Amino acid sequence: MSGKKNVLLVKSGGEAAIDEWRSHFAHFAATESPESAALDVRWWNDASVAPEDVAYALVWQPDPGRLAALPNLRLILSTAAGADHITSDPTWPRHVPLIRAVTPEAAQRMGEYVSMAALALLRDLKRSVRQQAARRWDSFETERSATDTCVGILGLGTMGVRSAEMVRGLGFRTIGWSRSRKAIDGIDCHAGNDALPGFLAQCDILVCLLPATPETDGILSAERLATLPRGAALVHVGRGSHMKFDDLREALDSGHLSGAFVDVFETEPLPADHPAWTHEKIVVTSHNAAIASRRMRARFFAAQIAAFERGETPVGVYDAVRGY
Ligand code: NDP
Ligand code: OXD
Repeated sequence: MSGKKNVLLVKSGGEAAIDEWRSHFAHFAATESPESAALDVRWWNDASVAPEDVAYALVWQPDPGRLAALPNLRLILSTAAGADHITSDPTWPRHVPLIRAVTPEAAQRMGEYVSMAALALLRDLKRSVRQQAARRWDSFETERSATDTCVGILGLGTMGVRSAEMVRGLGFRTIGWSRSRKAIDGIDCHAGNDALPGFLAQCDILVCLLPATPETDGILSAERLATLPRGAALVHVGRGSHMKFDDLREALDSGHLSGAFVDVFETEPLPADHPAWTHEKIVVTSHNAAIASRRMRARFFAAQIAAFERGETPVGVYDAVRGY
């Protein structure tokens, strides 16, 4: 890193988080990634930063046009695993490498969320919560155990593989689906569009962990939800663009689906009057299924900046052809 073009502009966690980011980046420059040592970590709207001095931008939902206005930008760092919050800006500078957050911590947290949701759906936790609110003692039985329940995971990337391993560890029969075929111990792996109908027909609990791309847009359509076994449940942790909420609501209200955990929506934040909030078969979470700590994201990005400075290829580079 040379000259003065070493500003890392950060839009993640708000201005209040900037001191924490600065201290984590300083720590990892001193301990693990010396090539990132000259970084000058600044808040996104810091008026004292000259656009030509910005070398790196670590962002969540950057204001459209802002990245394109940074003439010496060397890397775009997505603070999330998905990159759609950046690539949805038609002006994003495609010649600048875009790095997605890939941390074992986020994958672990996603695995915890998916495990929690699968067990809660299996044991109808919402019913117990309703009973407690009504002070009603009703020792109901649920039909299945994990061992006779199939969890199917759409997307076998960093998030999907760890989630598959963790639900498999709970005893669920576990299957997965991806674009290219995988071989994962204990997981029955399917690949490609032709395999999707047969895959869905087996899923008692379907988990969506796909990226938002033109190919995955609307992938959880009403027609596809209808091909799940009657009584199946959904854990939607992919992206809002994968599903229309009304299709889920109809599948739940008709009794075809039995329940859902939904972490991502077509509109976020979810409006206060949205029907998902009060639906008795839905658990809503606020797109927080797998947020890695700032410390671990700083460690990951310091390492990728250092690799880039050494002329190596960083981990997590967004591929514009695949769209993820
Ligand atoms: P990866 O890029 O590591 O994995 C993506 C997976 O999806 C790969 O297995 C890929 O297949 C598969 N895939 C992509 N397109 C298709 C397709 N058209 N058909 C079949 N399979 C496809 O991403 P991550 O695991 O890190 O994250 C996945 C997504 O999860 C993110 O993009 C985001 O949408 C969501 N996410 C949500 C979070 C939340 O808090 N709700 C947190 C983190 C992620 P292949 O292996 O063949 O390339
Ligand atoms: C995401 C994330 O991509 O939180 O949703 O990492």
